Amino acid sequence: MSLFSRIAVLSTLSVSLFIAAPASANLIVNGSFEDPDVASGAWQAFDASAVAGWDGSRIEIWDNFNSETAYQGDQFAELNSDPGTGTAFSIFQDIATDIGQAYDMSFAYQARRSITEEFAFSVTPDGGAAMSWLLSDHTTNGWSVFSDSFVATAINTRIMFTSVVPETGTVGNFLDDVKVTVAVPEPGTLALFSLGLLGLGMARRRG
Ligand SMILES: [Ca+2]
Ligand SMILES: [Ca+2]
Ligand SMILES: [Ca+2]
Repeated sequence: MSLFSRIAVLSTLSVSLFIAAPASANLIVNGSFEDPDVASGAWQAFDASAVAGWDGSRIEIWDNFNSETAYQGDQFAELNSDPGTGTAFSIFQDIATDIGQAYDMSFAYQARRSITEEFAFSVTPDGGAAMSWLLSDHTTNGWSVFSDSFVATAINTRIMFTSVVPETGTVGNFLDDVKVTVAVPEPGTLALFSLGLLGLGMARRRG
């Protein structure tokens, strides 16, 4: 194997490792709503200041209450908190993002009591327009998983859930396992990138 071939193979390996290593870190703090701890069989509504990571007027967390079990871990949130505020309920988190970087996002959701329950999920770059999704396909007998991606256009991005139906009642939608991660390039993209580097090494060898 020539020196240039070795350099090309080493470059390919190091690029693959560099891309793969940080990809799984969740940028959402407490996305599984395990903090603060609620006793099993109970629910509790907290001021946002008592809930790590999250903001909003009030945040309601359940642990195996009413035979409802978490999608991940022991606990999950109910979007419509208690007591009612007379306005729509929102919970959100602001995360640091790199402009131009693609991010994958996902969360588990379930309607509590009625198939008419729905909520909005939005991603809003600081100073920019919101991207919004309406989650209105609910079933009450199990968790569904939403996943999509976005490209950041600001150094701060707000991830938010807002009650829609019912907007102000205290019965609403369950949420768990909220994740935002740096998007992993498709295997095909990586392979092409690697081939390109190999090609570069071969071209240099010929020259
Ligand atoms: Ca959880
Ligand atoms: Ca608990
Ligand atoms: Ca509630």
